[in-house]
Amino acid sequence: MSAQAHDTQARIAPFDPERIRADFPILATRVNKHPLIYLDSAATTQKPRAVIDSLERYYTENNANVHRGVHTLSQRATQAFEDAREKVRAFINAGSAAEIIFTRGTTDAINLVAQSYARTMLKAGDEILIGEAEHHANIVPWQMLCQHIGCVLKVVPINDAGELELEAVTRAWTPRIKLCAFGHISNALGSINPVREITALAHQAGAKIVIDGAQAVAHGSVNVAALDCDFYAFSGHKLFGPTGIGVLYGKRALLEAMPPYQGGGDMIKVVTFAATEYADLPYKFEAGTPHIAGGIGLGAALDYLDSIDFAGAVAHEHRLLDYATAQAQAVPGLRIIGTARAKAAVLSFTIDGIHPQDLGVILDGHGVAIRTGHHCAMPVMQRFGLAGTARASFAFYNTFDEIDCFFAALAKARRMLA
Ligand code: 7TS
Repeated sequence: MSAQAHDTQARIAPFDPERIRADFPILATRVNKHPLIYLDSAATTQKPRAVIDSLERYYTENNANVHRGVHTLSQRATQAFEDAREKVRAFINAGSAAEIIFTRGTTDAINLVAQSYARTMLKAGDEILIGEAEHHANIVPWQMLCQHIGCVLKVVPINDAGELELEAVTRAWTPRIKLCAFGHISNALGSINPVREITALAHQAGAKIVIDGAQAVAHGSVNVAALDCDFYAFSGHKLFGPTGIGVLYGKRALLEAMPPYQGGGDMIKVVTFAATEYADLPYKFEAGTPHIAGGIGLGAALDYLDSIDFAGAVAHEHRLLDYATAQAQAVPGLRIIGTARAKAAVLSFTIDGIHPQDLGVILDGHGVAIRTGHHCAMPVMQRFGLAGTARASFAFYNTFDEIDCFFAALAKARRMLA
């Protein structure tokens, strides 16, 4: 860390959730006559004032299309959008801003890898390896590709705790595997997967790895250089930024060798009816007008994270999870789904005799927002013999008091429904 960074760190106040909450206007909302208790940050995080203001400022002061205008507003918009790309680069410690592709989100980023990298680099009979607990965004694009080019999707089973064990990945490995794709943190179970070790394994075998970082980026620092992963995908909206913007990090040499994903404006150098010369990275993969405000808003979210004690925030989230887990264990008939040793910010559970959706509706009546259902991870639900779970997920703006209120509302729901 540079002396200047040290100095900045020293000036950041130690993490205080109450002070942090004041930065998130929506947290003061009342829902069904109760203060909102937002326990659905794994679906999407709330936005700090700094992000909301950045969107308003962009549209009131700087709105113009990027990369094409000589006029002042276009230059300002371009500068702000490219500054945001640099902030993303720094946030995940990528080597170059050319390796940061703006996408619509994690789903779009994984589809890009499937349709550009995998579609051209893999052939019939090659295998793709994924985990049993993946989100549909890290299953369906690979299935679609397999149908198209005749490669084969293989799945590593998880254990009863919901852990993806390195030994299981080793056991599932075959010489035909050319690509693997794993979630960094499971959205349905909260398990933190050993992605750095899996990356080393994949590289030893001459394969590439895609990491689905949708759930990881908000819960600890991600360092793509240290992970050495080939691709890393995430969504702005799960990182306190806007919806509709996401990121694909890819190693430069791979991105250079890949054909464009979509064609159109902004991704070209020269177009004639005979042939088109594509733009350099990262624009080759950004056809059409991008989500300019979204990118700028994501940059503002990263500035915000830089301005708080993020390590303290992550430690607070772990304490929240431990606190909630201990209370959950004391609820009769409650079964926690996902009991991995390494876990982050997610408490998925069922209660005997109560449908998760009924529970969700009653909790909503008390102002408590949780998610219920299969969480876009149907295969892992099937693995546990369930149609769905109730899921409380945490961010650093949650408090111990909110968890107490959640369990008080849960007790009322049990009395009503059981
Ligand atoms: N991968 C994981 C691990 C996710 O949790 C999600 C979204 C995605 C991919 C897709 O992200 P998107 O931004 O492209 O939609 N997960 C959830 C969730 O758990 N509840 O709502 C969305």
